[in-house]
Amino acid sequence: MRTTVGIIGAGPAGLLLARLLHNADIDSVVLECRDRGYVERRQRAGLLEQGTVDVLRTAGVGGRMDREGLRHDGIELRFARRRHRVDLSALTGGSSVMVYAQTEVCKDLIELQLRQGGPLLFEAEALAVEGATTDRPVIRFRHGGREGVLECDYVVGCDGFRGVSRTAIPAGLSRVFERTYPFAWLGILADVPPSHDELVYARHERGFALLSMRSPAVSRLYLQVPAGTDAGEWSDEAIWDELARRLETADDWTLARGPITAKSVTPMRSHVHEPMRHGRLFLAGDAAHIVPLTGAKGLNLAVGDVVTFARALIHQRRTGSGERLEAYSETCLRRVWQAERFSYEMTTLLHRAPDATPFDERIQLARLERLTASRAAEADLADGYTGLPWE
Ligand code: RFL
Ligand code: PHB
Repeated sequence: MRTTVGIIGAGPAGLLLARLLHNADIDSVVLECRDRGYVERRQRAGLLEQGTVDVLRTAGVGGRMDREGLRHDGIELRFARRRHRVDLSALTGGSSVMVYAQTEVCKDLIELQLRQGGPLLFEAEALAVEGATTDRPVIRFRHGGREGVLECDYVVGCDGFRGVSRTAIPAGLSRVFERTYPFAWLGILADVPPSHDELVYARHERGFALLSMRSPAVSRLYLQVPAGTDAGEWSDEAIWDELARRLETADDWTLARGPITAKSVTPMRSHVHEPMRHGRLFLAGDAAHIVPLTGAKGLNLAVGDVVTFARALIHQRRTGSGERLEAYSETCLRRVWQAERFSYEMTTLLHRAPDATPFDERIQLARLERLTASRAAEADLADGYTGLPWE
């Protein structure tokens, strides 16, 4: 098999890249090790930045998102039982975010790709990327019990944090920057209308809590728990009790409870692999970087990477100049590090560190007070939250 761009992984990064290339008449093949149902049902992110929304629309895959997604113009911060609304649109000159689940983004992209697009092979596992520094890199893969080779002009590793593509970059050329946090998030999906019409980020002495949603009928909520927690340790009742405690306000707001349909724990980590390119191998999305969930940046960063790659390849096709492809890693990393900074700041602003001193706690509260008292501080949060500059 031969193609122009071999894409490993059919998460949001790989699927969107295949779409962008198809729209530019550049052929690609996507190899995904899992089956379609698994990819479509994997519960993950839920919040799209303004730039991501615009890209999906321009790529011709925004129809259902515009009908079913929920546009949010603000978020609420809660601390010391007080509520403070951050008016994202007013602070950013009109930007907003969209609640539309990653599962739905993937379903829309898969449906379109299978109907009109290059090959998208499920249960096709990439085994290795070879020849990254030659002009004919190849992906060795296994599909339907047989091994195959996909010859490419370029390989884009969109295979997530546990993928194989990163390992094709020699250790001597790689640098990893990492931070693990001593806490994780216990996330639930519940069949109950969200108790507030915007997302609520709560800082509490017992730990962070987040009220989010997937639709007008389905709530998504998270609790900070110690790293290593097993979701099975938490009964449904204990989860609701703890959420109610951490989200409690001084007014008459209450948390509506309902049947919990999914429960899982996600570790919190910051991780950046540099560089993001080695010869003709490009890393995109979680394959190159992880952010703690607090800033809701993971999916949006993945989109930024593949847009940067697609634009660079289109530029090369039109002008013959490979300079943008060569600058891919530096271009992406500028935005990645801003997202890492933002996610780190949101995380330390709102979580309770197990070793926090009373001094640390007062500083945390002072940071929150500052956000409610200074329009400049609030505008900085709103800017980072709705989206960082692209290129
Ligand atoms: P993905 O979505 O992980 O997709 C990678 C795809 O590659 C496939 N794959 C391979 N395919 C072929 N051959 C191989 N050898 C392969 N190895 C792996 C995998 O099966 C998969 O389909 O990466 P991508 O596209 O870069 O997208 C990134 C986003 O998924 C991610 O940043 C966010 O979802 C992060 N994230 C969350 N973000 C939020 O804003 N809110 C959340 O609630 C949230 N929850 C999560 C998350 C990430 C999680 N991870 C990384 C495990 C929950 C989890 C559990
Ligand atoms: C989610 O709905 O999954 C979500 C929303 C906002 C975040 C993190 C996760 O900051």
